[in-house]
Amino acid sequence: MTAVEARPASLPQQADGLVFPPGFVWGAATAAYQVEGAHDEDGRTPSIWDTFSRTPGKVAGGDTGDVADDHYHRYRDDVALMRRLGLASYRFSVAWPRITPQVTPDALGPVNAAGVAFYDRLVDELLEAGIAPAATLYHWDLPQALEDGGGWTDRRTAERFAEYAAVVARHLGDRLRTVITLNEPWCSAYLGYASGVHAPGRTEPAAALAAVHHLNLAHGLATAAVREQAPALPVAVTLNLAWVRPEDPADPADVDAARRVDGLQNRVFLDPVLHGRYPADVLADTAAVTDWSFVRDGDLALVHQPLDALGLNYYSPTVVRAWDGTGVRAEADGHGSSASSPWVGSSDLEFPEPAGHVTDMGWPVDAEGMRRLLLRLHEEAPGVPLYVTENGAAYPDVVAPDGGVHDTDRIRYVDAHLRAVHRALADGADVRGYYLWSLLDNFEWGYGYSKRFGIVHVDYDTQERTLKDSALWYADVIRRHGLGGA
Ligand code: IFM
Repeated sequence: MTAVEARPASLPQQADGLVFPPGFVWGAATAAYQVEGAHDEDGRTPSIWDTFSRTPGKVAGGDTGDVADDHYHRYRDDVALMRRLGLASYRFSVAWPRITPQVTPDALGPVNAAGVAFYDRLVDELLEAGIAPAATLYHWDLPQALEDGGGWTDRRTAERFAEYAAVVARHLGDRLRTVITLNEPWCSAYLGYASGVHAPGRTEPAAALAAVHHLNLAHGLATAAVREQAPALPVAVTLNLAWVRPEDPADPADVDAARRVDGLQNRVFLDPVLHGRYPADVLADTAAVTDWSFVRDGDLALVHQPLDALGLNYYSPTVVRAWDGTGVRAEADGHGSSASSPWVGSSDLEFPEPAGHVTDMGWPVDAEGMRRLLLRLHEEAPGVPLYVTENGAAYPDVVAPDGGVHDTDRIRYVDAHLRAVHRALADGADVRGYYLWSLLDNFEWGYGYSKRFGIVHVDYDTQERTLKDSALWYADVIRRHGLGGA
């Protein structure tokens, strides 16, 4: 398979200007269920996303990840593309249902050699190409058998996760650049168990908070398990934090709404991971939903492990206001629409429709949020290296008659966000790298294949890859190790 390349149309000018620090890592990211396909090959068993996507009405167009980008079979060509772009690192995720496909809530089950072998091949291919592999252990594809036993509402899932993490560390730990325990636990907990727009599609607010805690616990237990197997392997976690602002900063109700979103999206993960505690206001806000008795003595110490790095996924800013309960609740929080709110214990919030330019996801664009969040992390986690582990944008790309994909909006988006990273660096944040989401167009969860985030276009009928203008532009940024003047 060869990738199609066309001359970019109008790219922002680059002159020598903004240079990034030596060693700054230029990467791109994907996740297993979104790109691999091969859903039933080499012993893989179903994950919650296989089940969810087969449930009528859950995913746009009835799409599934059965084939996706066929990365499982085409990884060599995809690594060759990465090499051409000059990527220093590739962030992918490991599919748990490939590694221990017979897992049950009470036992991890045998390691599936064929499943491990795929990641062995991928990692070796990357290293051969001079690309550092960064592996996420959990990017949402929970083995279905674990969900059948309660999923993330059950602490045994956290215990099994730590055992699975140890297996991955034992087999791949000598060759990975870094391991990321969880990707965006906010989505796993609240979209999976409260609003139900993600797998497993449950709409039980108390279950979502139990999931929050067991995901935090899973991170802590897995961090310790990885360190035992591969002491030199850096361990990180990736959070999708919100830069949240009240619609009317002078209205105390809006200010309180912003505090509650900050609690449920940011502090309920940051506080236990970085400080070994849950925020008192979140416990109070959710007291009518649960008494948090799933938090056992000693759990917070287990969650609170030293971190080697912290990953931030950032796409768009969040503006919130109080909702008085009348009319239709505005829910432009970018996470799909559901009768059940993901904002557990705080359904009197609403998210006004953004004004101005939005991406194909309906997400507003404001790179300042990324700078603010990087500085916040720098202050809250002093000494912990920071990475942007995802940032990018969906646009309705088409292959033009000249054979190219002229995604100027995406170039503008990434350019603005890289400038924000640079400003954060200048302000003192210790940002070590940037992973663009995504290398390839892929299965965008509840939106199926209808949203394209890739810098490489994928024709889903033929699996042909076409480098978009943004890929050529990003390759140039990498080569220059920076951006032109603003
Ligand atoms: O595609 C997702 C990814 O899996 C997690 N972070 C956000 C991306 C865009 O929605």
